[in-house]
Amino acid sequence: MERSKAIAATLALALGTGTAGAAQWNMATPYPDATFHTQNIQQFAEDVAEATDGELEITVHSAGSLVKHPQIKRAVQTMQVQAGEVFISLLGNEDQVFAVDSIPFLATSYEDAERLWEASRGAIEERLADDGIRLLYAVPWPAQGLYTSREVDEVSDLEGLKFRAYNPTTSRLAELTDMVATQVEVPEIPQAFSTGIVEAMITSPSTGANSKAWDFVDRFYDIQAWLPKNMVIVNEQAFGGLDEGSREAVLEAAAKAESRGWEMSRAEAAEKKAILEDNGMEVLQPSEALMSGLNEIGATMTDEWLEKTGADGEAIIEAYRQ
Ligand code: PCA
Repeated sequence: MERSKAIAATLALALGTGTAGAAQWNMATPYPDATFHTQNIQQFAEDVAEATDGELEITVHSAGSLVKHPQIKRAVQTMQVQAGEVFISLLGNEDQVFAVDSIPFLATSYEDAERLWEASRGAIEERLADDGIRLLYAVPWPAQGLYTSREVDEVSDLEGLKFRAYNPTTSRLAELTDMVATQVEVPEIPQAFSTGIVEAMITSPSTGANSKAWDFVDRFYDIQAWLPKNMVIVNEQAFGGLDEGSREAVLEAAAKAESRGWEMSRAEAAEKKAILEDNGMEVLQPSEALMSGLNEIGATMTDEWLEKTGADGEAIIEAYRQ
């Protein structure tokens, strides 16, 4: 099937008869429509449709409605869908390189996050290319903070908390702080809290505000722990099957979406913290003791990651620290 399509496309090109018709892509994303990442992707899809005069139509299936988050990368790889969005560090067990995106307290500002992205993008692109996937762009979430009703003045105060994890790194962080972790995807956060499966989480003001965190916790500690990214990916064969004009349109729209997304993220950080406060949550600066304890754990986790990744990891951290 793919082969004959490719042959037809090549023939059409050689004969100058143009393409066989408009391409339709399905794109699976994990987060709800009100998420700025999802809105940015919708804009990306519109930009592509406009730039290609409708030759490439991308239909976005958000909130894990078509494919659940843990299966999205594989679904793109096997062409169940042509494109998708994945939280990079969700793939940390599949390949440790992806975990660099969520090492606690390694990169804690937008400037650091940009440098870390520059230092790690090549390695991440290579891993995806091995699986026939092309990376189009990545956008960070605002800095991650701690949501809990418990007063937390130092790391030992975290002990025993039922903690919502979202990737292998946050599960490890829970282990090192004696919390009890359960992995929960964003659409299920309210239910996980209301049923008592979890009582604390570390995530952005965006996800906290969109999940109405004030319904289940009182405090937001602004620990600025890391700025993890979502990446938008496409099956390489699907991409290669487009005519040249459409390929260029996709790449241009992706570059625009990347810079627009980083801007949206910066704006979100303050906006969504204000919403937490407006709804009665306490937005708190962490104590020095809490921060120094967390920074120690961050250093441990950087070391652990370097041990697992060896020369590959060292090259990334070295480039980042330069
Ligand atoms: N929101 C997503 C990933 C990071 C973030 O800020 C989540 O909580 O799963």
